[in-house]
Amino acid sequence: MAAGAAQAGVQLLTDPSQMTTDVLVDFESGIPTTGPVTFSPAAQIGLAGSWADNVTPSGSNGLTIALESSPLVATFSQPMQAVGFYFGNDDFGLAFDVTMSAYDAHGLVGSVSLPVNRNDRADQFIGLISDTALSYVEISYQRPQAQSLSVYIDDFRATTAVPEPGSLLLAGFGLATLALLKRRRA
Ligand SMILES: [Ca+2]
Ligand SMILES: [Ca+2]
Repeated sequence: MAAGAAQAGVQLLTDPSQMTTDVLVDFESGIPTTGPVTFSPAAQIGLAGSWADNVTPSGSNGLTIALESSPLVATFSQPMQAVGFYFGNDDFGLAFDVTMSAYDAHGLVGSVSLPVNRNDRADQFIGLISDTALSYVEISYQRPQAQSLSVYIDDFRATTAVPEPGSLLLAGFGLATLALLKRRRA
């Protein structure tokens, strides 16, 4: 895939200000095992000082996953519309892309990719907005270009999906009916 390209169904984001942050995981108190977002069991906390030249968007902790266990999977307990994170450990002068693939209940919705800036620091953001509500995303570094570099991310954020217009309409109808019933009773 061409660098910076997005496949149909999703739109590439390059700054956290392009999405609403309903959920933010900064890994400062460890890896969440419950809640709206959980990660591959093989993922581990990585110190920014060891993995990202001490530059990370929050505190001193990020999340890493070893090559043999990649891609890193982030699973949602409730549907998400947008997802993003910072990534690093992009050193040794290696030129490669980071890719995030998004899945809904029916399968792959689309993927976004960005070329890394090759400075080791977790100083680049990649995100996506989806046409459909997402169940999980997969995060990977391009192989063999990235050689054995582990994926390193921090400040994983997500936007909760809003209900379909149809169900909103139904909810609205239900409220109107309730109001009518209350009025009749009065
Ligand atoms: Ca952090
Ligand atoms: Ca970097």
